[in-house]
Amino acid sequence: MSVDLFQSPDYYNLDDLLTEEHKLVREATREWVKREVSPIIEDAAQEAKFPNQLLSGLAEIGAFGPYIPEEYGGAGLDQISYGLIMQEIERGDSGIRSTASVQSSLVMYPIFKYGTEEQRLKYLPKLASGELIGCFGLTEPNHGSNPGGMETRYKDMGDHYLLNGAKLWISNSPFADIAVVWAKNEEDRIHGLIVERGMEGFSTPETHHKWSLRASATGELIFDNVKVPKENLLPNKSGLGAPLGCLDSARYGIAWGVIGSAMDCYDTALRYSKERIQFGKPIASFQLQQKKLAEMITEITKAQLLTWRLGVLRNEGRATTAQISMAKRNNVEMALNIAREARQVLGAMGITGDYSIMRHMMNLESVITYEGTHDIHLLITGMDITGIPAFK
Ligand code: TGC
Ligand code: FAD
Repeated sequence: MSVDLFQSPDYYNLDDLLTEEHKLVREATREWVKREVSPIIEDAAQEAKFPNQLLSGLAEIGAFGPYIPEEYGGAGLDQISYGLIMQEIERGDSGIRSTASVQSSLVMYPIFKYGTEEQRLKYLPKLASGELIGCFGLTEPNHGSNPGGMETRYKDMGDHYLLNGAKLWISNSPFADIAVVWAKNEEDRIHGLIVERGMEGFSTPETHHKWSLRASATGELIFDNVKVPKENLLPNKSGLGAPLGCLDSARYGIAWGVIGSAMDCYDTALRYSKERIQFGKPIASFQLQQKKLAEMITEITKAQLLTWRLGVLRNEGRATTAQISMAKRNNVEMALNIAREARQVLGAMGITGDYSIMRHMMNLESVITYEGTHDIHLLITGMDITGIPAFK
């Protein structure tokens, strides 16, 4: 196991833009990642096992519901603190950040935003403490980028709803206690339902043989005549805008998170390039390696600025869906390019598990696809600037 020597790059003194609280939250998360994630994450990824011993620590550092009000068990932090937590966790591993993203933005957020007060009090404190873990079911076998076409349906049976259908590619599904599931009613209107493990006809088979996000558990949600109590429907918003509203929050977290992966790859490549001697000199002395490193820090700095500004807009309630799409798309591509370049700086060592780079690179292949693919986010920007949707 290699020692975590990470040093965070801050080329434009962006720390000057952060409050003391932001810095404290970031340091606490960074320390936790160094202590708890770095020592075990490589083995977890190699073994394709979600390290569930991290769940209580994630809850303790406030990663479950960072911006959910304290009265419901959340940390009551602002959007920049939320982003910094995601950045530091993803510096450790995208799969661990995925678990925190799903719990916070795709499970706690819809219950907080679209649920009743009884639902908030019943679920949110337990989700914040990690006593309950949730997952989010939107994607289906036949409907990924186009969730509006979903086939999962529920019927009003008088004293309960009857749910039928299937969801695929669901993070945390194999071990989640509850699922926020999006389904159509008899009027073709989409609603969220809280489905609990143990309900008859509900199963969650795991998806195996992934080359990406190996330290995250992914699976299906299968509903075979599941009787869902009526009080489990999220009543306060319906239509496709309900799940898409949750995605805004999760995509924002990803835009910050992947800066963490990029920083880790850059930091590793910089250190290695100064230590690795070829032709009698450190490889950092060669112009071609300097070009790679200089471009990495330039792109990280641009992404940090973009994301900080987006955080300010989110705090003011002014960030648009299209602005979030731009940041998610830009930053994931930036991180993936940096991972690929950093891998080359390490030569053959770059393909080993002794360094985190290849793991980040493989993880980012999922991150560029989930929460809206790279193409879909480009089309969201295109629609925003032209006024013309080009999806169909
Ligand atoms: P469209 O007609 O554009 O919109 C339908 C309705 O939704 C409203 N809306 C939004 N509302 C709130 N927030 C948003 N971000 C919204 N975007 C759209 C819209 O105003 C409309 O409302 P109304 O009242 O007129 O009905 O919908 P469309 O069917 O044309 O699709 C548009 C498109 C392609 C952009 C959308 O479907 C999309 O974003 N597709 C990508 C799907 C996606 O991102 N799936 C993610 C699944 S979850 C996941 O990946 C979790 S990974 C977690 C992890 O491990 O970290
Ligand atoms: P498709 O929609 O089939 O797209 C295939 C290709 O076609 C893509 O390149 C896409 O960009 C392109 N394409 C599609 N439509 C258009 C168009 N109109 N114009 C141009 N190009 C287009 N989903 C959940 O609901 N919950 C989760 O927790 C979750 N976790 C995930 C975890 C992992 C590890 C992964 C890999 C996925 C996860 N997803 C989850 C699913 C994810 O959101 C979908 O994979 C994603 O939305 C894309 O859907 P798809 O894979 O069906 O691709």
